[in-house]
Amino acid sequence: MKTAYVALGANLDDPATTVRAAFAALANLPDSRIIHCSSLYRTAPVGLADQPEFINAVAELETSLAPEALLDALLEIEQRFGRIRAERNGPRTLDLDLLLYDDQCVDLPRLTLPHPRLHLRAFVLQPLAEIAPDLEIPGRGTVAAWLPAVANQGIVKL
Ligand code: PH2
Ligand code: MG
Ligand code: MG
Repeated sequence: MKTAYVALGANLDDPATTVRAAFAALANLPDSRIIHCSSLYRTAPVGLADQPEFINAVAELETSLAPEALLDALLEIEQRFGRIRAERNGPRTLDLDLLLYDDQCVDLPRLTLPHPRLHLRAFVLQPLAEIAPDLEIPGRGTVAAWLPAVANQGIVKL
């Protein structure tokens, strides 16, 4: 079994309800189980500022799915939640991003691991630090070590 971390984000409809339902969907993934779920966080939009606040969270999974099979399963859950891919960084009913998969480094057109921006975003780092502060981001050091770098980003634990 491998350990994978998934970021959850939503900012349309009822995002907190969506993120909680998405935890349940992750729990039902084949050949996988949830080890930890973070709290939910209300976060200021990063990138495209003119959109509703997000609800974000992170889940730790134990899985025997390979990275690309796990990615496909995450995209399938997004579809089930009515995800429409419109504007880049724009509003979404549900976004599921694969952050880390053991200590693997992957560089494929559709999947980069570790997620290339995870260490720069409070909406990922803070929930990740809640469940795995000592986790090593391959090539970058621990999650906790990056927290001060994002301390100025608006984020509130629900
Ligand atoms: N996701 C983005 C772009 N900006 N901002 C917040 N606060 N939370 C997100 O999940 C988010 C974002 C692209 O996926
Ligand atoms: Mg994303
Ligand atoms: Mg995504």
